Amino acid sequence: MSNPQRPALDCAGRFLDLSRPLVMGIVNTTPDSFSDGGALYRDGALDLERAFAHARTLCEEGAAILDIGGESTRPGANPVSLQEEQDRVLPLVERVAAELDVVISVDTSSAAVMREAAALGAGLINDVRALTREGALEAAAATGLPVCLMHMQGQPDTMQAAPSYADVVAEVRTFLAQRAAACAAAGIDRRRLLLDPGFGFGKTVAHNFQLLDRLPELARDGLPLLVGLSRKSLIGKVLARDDRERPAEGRLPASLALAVLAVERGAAIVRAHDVAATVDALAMFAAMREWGRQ
Ligand code: 9MG
Repeated sequence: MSNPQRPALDCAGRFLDLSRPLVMGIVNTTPDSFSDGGALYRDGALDLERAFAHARTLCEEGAAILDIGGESTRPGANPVSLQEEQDRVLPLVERVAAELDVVISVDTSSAAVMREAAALGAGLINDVRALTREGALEAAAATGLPVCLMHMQGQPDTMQAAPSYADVVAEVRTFLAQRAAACAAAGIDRRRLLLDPGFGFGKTVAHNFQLLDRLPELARDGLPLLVGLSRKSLIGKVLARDDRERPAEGRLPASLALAVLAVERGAAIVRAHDVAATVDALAMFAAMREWGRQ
């Protein structure tokens, strides 16, 4: 469902054309992410050269956005201190802004990191806590950057213990509408907002698939949708054998299937680990839209 009406999103002077589906490449600077944690570390420390090389590869593979984050939000992850998050994220934001032609998204819930990353060249804020932390609304407003507001039930350490909803789609939609209203009250222009249902964040497999199937109900609110399904544990669970979840390295084909299903249901941006493959998969969708209706 590409949307030719949708205006380009101004990300600090770089423009995202949302009339066709875009890929946001994941650059995870944490040592303990569920899928690729520690890949950018050498001798126990984050290796800036390795992180930058990974970022450059994702750009070459066709990522329109790089999402740089320093907090692991997998269930049960250790909390990160502000200093650790700054040390992981800010040098990489600075280097990417200086050397690569790409929109930098900073994946953070911290007001300080938002402000500092924006000053170093970030073009978008991706907050899995939808600007609910102290000072985050004001900080995001002050940057003037677009913001992705994500839904999460609970907090990362306990969110998968017992997710519960009467109607997951209605509740996610209401929450995102409330956060969009809070943003408007804080002076963030609605045209700068993206919404994300938060697949895997306080949701069972059934909740995730209800959200995916009914994504058009969220798209109807008029704001562009960003989705993250890449390598997530819902895939591991659906493809489990002998009670063992499919490991993260065996989840690529299913991640691509989910990316296409999401875009077909209205997603504008897909957050992905495997950028080259996701770009190819979405190119097939775009080709069908372009040539299928002649
Ligand atoms: C940081 N992060 C991890 N998963 C995510 C998802 O599904 N969406 C967004 N916006 N950010 C995510």
